[in-house]
Amino acid sequence: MRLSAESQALFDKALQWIPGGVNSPVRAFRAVGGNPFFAVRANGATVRDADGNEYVDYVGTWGPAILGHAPRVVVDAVKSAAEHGTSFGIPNPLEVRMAELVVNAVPSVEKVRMCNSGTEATMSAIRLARGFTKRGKIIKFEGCYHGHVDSLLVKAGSGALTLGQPDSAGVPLEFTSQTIVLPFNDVQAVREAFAAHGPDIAGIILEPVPANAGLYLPRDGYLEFLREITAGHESLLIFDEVMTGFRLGLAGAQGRFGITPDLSCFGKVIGGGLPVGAFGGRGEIMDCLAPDGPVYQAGTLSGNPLAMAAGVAVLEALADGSVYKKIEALGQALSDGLARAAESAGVAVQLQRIGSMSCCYFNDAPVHNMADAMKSDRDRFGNYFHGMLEAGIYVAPSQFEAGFISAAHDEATIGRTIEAAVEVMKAL
Ligand code: HOZ
Repeated sequence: MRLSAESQALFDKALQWIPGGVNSPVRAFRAVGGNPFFAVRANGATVRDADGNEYVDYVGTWGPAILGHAPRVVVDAVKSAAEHGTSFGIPNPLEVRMAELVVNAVPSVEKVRMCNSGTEATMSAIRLARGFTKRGKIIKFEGCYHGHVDSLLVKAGSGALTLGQPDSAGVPLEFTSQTIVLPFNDVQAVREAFAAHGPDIAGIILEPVPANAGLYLPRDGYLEFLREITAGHESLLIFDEVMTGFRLGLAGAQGRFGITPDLSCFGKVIGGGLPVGAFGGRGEIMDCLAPDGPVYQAGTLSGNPLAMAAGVAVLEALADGSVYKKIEALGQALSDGLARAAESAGVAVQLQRIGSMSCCYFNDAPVHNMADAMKSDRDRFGNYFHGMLEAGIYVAPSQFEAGFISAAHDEATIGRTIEAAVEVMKAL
């Protein structure tokens, strides 16, 4: 048994002063039982807790740490930016460099605006889509999570699904009355929604690879279909690439699947571990934003020099594509190894993966949407989670989150993970 006295003491104090002891619900371990550990240091592929335990980390601060934790280039960039000031609230050169990197990497993005979180990015993209089209309704999909935007907290994934609150209290029905919620990967459902409400639909927002109810992939042709039907109705296609952006490749999921959305949302990787979000797309749409246009959007800390410095350092490090090759190969090796571990233990799993993102569901049928994901044996997942943690491997404390591999992982860490999984699966 790993020592957790310090973490426990911190959690006891946290419970007095922080709701649920955490600043974001999914961290609380409620879905898997037990209490969270408190991190004091994260370096490369590992994270160390307050009791000195070290874990191979597959959460990667929920996606941003694509180069691993505290990579030299990011630490140096942040230190040097801080020497010049931590916030200006005045345009700064790093914002321009960041915009240039994003626009050059993602062909659908002609202009981009920085904000402070993925939630802000999706909230602003929705407002912009409504302002541009002068329509009210938005289609979203079950299990897709777009941050905690009021109108999108309907059948949402991530912590909301983990805690059984996919529809949050505190969101008046009026706020979601313009949200049409449909099952993912269901062409007919989208056709029917457009047949019934076409002229009122401002757009469709989706995670092109939903990764907040575990991880499932779009069926062949599904994204193309969404592109076509939105274009045919002069609605916008909005890709929430907060998780997949610069993670599945420089051009994200849209580059991987060859789709051109009208608007895209970013976060996580582009902030290099600092708080950041961004949304961008076609110039004529982006020009509807204030101060050029009538759609208001703002932020005191938007384009913050520390966040820009960190993000620019990461995007520059990713530019030659070698990191993607490495983490893709490691992702494949991990999935193959976990599949072998499950098979030899006689445990039914669905290993879903794209690039360096993956999820292990404990069920015996492929997962294509939230309803399929819900069939996973979550008690079994909880036992798997704790077994792995005990063996020094940290996977997300929820069945409904994706795992991430970074450039700091290597064959040895993957090998160690598979060895642990062999034992843990046997004991399930
Ligand atoms: N946005 C993250 C989920 N995919 C959750 C992060 C957190 O709750 O800490």
